Amino acid sequence: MTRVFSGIKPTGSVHLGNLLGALRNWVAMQDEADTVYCVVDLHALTVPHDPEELRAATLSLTQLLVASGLDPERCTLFVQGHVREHAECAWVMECTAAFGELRRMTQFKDKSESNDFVSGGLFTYPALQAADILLYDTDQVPVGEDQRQHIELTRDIAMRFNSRYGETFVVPEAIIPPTGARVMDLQHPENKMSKSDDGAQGTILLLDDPAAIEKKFKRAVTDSGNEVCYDPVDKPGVSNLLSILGAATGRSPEAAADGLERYGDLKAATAEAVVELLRPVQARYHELAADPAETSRLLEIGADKAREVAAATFDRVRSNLGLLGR
Ligand code: ATP
Ligand code: LTN
Repeated sequence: MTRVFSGIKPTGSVHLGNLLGALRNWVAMQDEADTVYCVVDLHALTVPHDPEELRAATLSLTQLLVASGLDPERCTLFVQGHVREHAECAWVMECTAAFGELRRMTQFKDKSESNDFVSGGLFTYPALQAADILLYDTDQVPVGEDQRQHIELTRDIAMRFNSRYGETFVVPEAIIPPTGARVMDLQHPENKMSKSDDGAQGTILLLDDPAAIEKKFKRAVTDSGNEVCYDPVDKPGVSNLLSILGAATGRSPEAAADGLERYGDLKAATAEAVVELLRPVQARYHELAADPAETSRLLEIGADKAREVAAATFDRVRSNLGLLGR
């Protein structure tokens, strides 16, 4: 069976782009593959953080993932910091990656320019990501376009390790959704909807209440003209709303335009569809949030399943590297 692995950072708030571009895909893959999903708390340490906020964010992200449809019975859902092999294997990855390869990573270049304190971990972050993926004999990694370079590096590290020390790792491939799966900011439709964006008015959070959602859609930037039609080049704002409406109601953006005459109608229809899409997710989230002990229990089961696979892979790594057995 195909093994699928992906990770999400417990930083910022989960938004509609995360749900439509990534999480829905993760949920669908549960029925087709052996899926492993990880809340990557160690990756959150690369930039300065508040410990209480990290703890709360890790729990709440886990609850949102389950509320969105990840089923701990059908997938392995765990927190990275619970499985020691991730940090241990990351060191091996750092020693297998070339300094020049890490220096070429564009995410490091972007993030190191916008942060006052640049940690060594921010630089070696892709090596930890490679460890995450390779520890699970992963075939496929569903990620957004921004992660393509990290998966390429993971492949290069796996192939280099295998040729130096013998067959050890499965070489994974990235699964990147088509560009239509990119949800854009409601205020700046030329940028993707993002958690790190200050312009909160353009971002629909999964936990926004119906009134907030309606207000954000009402204020969404549209384009000149008044015809509701899908044309991402000339009508980026309207097209983004049609993509969201289509994705939320299981139709293509073109089909979603049917019967909508005015921009106001499009905004109202999109807001309503998103409110309905999020209603069950929010209800389930609030149930789970009321019982944190249950979330911890689910995470313990996930960690046990993950540890079993990661430990077997890492034993192979140790042995092939020439580290003494214990
Ligand atoms: P940041 O805004 O801080 O870069 P993010 O919102 O991109 O964070 P991540 O944790 O980096 O969130 O990504 C989680 C997943 O959601 C990734 O697979 C990413 O590709 C996907 N994703 C993020 N934003 C969007 C978007 N606007 N449209 C579609 N998919 C998205
Ligand atoms: N770097 C990714 C999060 C991430 C990840 C992973 C994704 C960490 N480890 C392993 C896929 C596989 C991000 O910033 N979205």
